[in-house]
Amino acid sequence: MSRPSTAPHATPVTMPAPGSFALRGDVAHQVTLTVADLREGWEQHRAEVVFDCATAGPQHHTFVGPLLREVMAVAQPGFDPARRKERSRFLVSVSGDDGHHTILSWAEIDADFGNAPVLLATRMDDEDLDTAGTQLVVPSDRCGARYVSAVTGIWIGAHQLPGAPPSEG
Ligand SMILES: Nc1nc2c(c(=O)[nH]1)N[C@H]1C(S)=C(S)[C@@H](COP(=O)(O)O)O[C@H]1N2
Ligand SMILES: [Mo]
Repeated sequence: MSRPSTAPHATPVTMPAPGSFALRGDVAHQVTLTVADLREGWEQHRAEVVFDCATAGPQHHTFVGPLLREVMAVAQPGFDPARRKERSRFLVSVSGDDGHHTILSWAEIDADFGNAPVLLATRMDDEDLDTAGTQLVVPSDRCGARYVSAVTGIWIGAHQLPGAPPSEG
């Protein structure tokens, strides 16, 4: 796949705006989005969830926001959208401003695979998240560890089998 010649791996040194996050990795376009962008640019879904926290017990929340897979499409992940096997090799890492980060597989959220309705929340319960930052919502998880709050970065890339040449679709 062709890439822009302008240093695709360069990380900007500038601090992001509060509540914004970057989409990066194997993408055609690195994109920085705010919670307001998430609210305006995509269909909003609602999820009433319960997740368990090892230290605080069960948590009940209502989240509103767009589907993670629809938001990520704007950055154009580096797979051929028509090739399922190729898509099934991609990983997504989501990080919070405190360094907590977690992994999803692209296949978990892909409509042809797990089809999990994972959201990037614009609102939690009665509060807009514009200042706090978006939160990853994984309604299919029993435990809360992947509900990453104050998201600052989302990375996507293909898993390469150690020692193997890059695979064809
Ligand atoms: N940024 C960030 N998000 C995070 C965590 C964290 O340490 N940092 N902990 C996770 C864990 S373990 C749980 S259980 C939930 C806690 O959600 P609550 O604040 O609604 O209890 O947040 C998740 N999201
Ligand atoms: Mo937790």
